[in-house]
Amino acid sequence: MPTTQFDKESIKQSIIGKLQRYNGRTLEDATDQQIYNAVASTVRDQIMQKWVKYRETDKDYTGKRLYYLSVEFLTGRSLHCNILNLCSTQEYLEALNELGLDWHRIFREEPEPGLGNGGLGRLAACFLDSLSSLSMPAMGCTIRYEYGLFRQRILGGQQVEVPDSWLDNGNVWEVSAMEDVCVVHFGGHVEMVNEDDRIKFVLKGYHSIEAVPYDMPVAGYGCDTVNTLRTWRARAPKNVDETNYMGGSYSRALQEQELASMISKVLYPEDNNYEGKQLRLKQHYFFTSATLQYALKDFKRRFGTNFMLIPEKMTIHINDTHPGLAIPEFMRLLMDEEGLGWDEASWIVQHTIAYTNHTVMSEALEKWPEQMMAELLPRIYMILQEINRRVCLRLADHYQNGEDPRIAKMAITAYGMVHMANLCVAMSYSVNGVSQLHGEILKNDTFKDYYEFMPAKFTAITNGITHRRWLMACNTGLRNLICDTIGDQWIREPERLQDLLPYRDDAAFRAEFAKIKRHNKELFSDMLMQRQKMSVDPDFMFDVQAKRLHEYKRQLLNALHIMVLYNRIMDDPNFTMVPRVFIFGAKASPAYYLAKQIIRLIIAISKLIDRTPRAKKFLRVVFMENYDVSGAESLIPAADLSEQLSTAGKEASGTGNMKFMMNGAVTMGTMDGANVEIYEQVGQDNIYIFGMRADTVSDLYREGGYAPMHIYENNAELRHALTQIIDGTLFPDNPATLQDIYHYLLFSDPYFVLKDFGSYSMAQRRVDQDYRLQDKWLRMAITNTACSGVFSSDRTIKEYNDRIWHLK
Ligand code: 26Q
Repeated sequence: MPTTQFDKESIKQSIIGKLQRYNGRTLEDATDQQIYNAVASTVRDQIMQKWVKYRETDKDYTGKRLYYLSVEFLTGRSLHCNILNLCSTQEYLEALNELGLDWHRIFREEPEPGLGNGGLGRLAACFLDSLSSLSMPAMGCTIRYEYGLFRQRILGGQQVEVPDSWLDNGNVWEVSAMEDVCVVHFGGHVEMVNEDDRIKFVLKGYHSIEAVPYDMPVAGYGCDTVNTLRTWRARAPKNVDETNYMGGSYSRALQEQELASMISKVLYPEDNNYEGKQLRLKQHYFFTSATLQYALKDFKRRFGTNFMLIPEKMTIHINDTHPGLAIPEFMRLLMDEEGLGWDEASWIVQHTIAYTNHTVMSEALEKWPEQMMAELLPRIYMILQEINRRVCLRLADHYQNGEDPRIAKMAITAYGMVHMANLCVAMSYSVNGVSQLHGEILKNDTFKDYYEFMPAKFTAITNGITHRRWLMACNTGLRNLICDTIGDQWIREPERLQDLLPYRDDAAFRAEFAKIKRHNKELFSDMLMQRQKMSVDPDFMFDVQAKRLHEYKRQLLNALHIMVLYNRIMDDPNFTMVPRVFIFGAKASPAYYLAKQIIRLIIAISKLIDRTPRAKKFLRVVFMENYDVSGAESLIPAADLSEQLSTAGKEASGTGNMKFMMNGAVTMGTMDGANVEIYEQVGQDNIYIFGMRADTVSDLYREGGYAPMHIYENNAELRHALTQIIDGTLFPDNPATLQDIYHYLLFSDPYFVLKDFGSYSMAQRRVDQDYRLQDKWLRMAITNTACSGVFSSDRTIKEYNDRIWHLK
């Protein structure tokens, strides 16, 4: 294992020195927050040193660079992972110990940047860690939201959203890069001017917003690479209109400042759902334009104006369609600012942009009203229309028929809307899905016509997670056990985790594995006590479903099953089961009514059980408040069972499923997304698969759904549980509270909760039986950890590089 350059003594001195210089405090009278700041700045100093060196070598770099554009980067806290990647864990542990400091308590002081909703944002963060650790030159680019995803409180059994002002105490990890401030234009109109016998398009009467970049270092594990995560902040240009001030319009100037800063004010709390808000469109264009201006500036610094070299020297990767305006913006910069013709600009763009799709949910596919686009971004809109005209011409030619119905489905602008996914597919050189199944669905369904038209650009690359954060940092017990057992090569080559397989048969190893799981459950319980004054019994089985709340993820299936268990306990005096605590973590989008009702249901079930002594012996339900990256880091290592219940065909990949697996939880899942590949890795004896397969689901959709009432009539247990939603069992004072859920399930059930219930319930019976055989269960758990190596994002990034980026 690589070793750090920083010894324990200098770390201690440096922490004490910083407290003295910055806070005028000694260690004894400093607050935890001041101590966190001091510790973090010692780590930052080390990273800055590396960063300077890396940038120095980077100046002469003539190879290809990756820009990874994403509207979300859900990084989570940095301190622990930075220490880990600097290979200074041992030294810091000892230093903090000797200073009498509790490492967990200090780490907790770091505010968590919640710059993402869920999977897509967290994936981007894992990718950056792997890119640096594999020494690939890359820059992540996003928006510096002043408010990240809301903090969730539970009040009166319901979700309440509280603003997350994560920057209140400053951010140790960022530095501004004033030399790269640039301007982004909105509104106005386009004029045609004749210049040197060329027609030029010029935007007039626009409104300017300044984009200010802040850089966060991303240090790779045990290497010299320090890439950058660049976040853009919006502000009004200071000196445009001094007459404003002179004419006494000072307050108007302030208002403009206020208005401009709105663009980077808040992250939209939508996950797998699209809302066509103008401010959101502004956000997307704002950070995309700023990023491309910078990328082009950097290209010119490195290679001058030989623009045809661009595809060889950079890749612009867009994380879903949200940064898709990179396409027309790139065209605009090349044509209007650099004087290239349409054909050259279009060729460059089509060889530089790569696009990843993350969802097949139709409500998440991004479309913008043409009217809005035309008013907000007139020149961009013109370019989109021209792209559309040319694409449609090519299609008409291809189909030998200008009236072919496929053309309207594939058009970029149609029926008054701009279709971002069509734009991205038509204009990028690579389109990829995020699991094998998802890749197939993209080709055969979502983008079927495009696939037939341009098959070569379609591919599938299964998601991954960084094993550095999601095993080494969050589960130190397991990390140490693995290192003691098979050495530390797995850290660089995670697929070597396979070497653990023979130890399934080693009783001493199993006992150690069990001890660690038990300890992690205790740690989780402590954390829960500290966060929400609740505890859980570590002797219970931990059955966990943690992910955004969405109909298709089917938290309802889990909730109904818990009600059925409750009834079995209450109705049969001889009933017995392995004691289980069902733990949920889930934020609902604030405007998503049904999702919020489902949270109410889960909490109501939890309360029902808590007031029923007999049920409490076997069952508990815990709703973990404000599930975030730090919460996940504590919850996942404690889990026994991982619930991955999405309707088959709907979850593009899932990444939580991989984190649980890596930490030795067994999956209960449908054949959906990456669950399919987990199944392939561990084999049928080490996973619980249930429910309809994706092809059956899609057949059912084609037939127009099904009649949930039939199932209600034929399954007495399910009928009982459903009735309890509205008969006062849960809400004695107001039985109708959740009647919408009841009606939804009985008369619509678009995600087949009732249809899959029987199969789910059967699989859960097997879990109960198997868990009693602790040796059998431990073997399954160990198998899961041992087979999780392929789900490291290092493997994912290598595949992106081999098939799409070709960085080195
Ligand atoms: C787009 C436009 C306007 C408003 C909102 C949106 C929007 C925002 C977020 C659309 C989608 C998202 C998030 C999608 C997402 O997180 N998808 C998840 O991506 C993961 C990483 O690939 C997959 O593992 C998950 O299966 C997928 O659900």
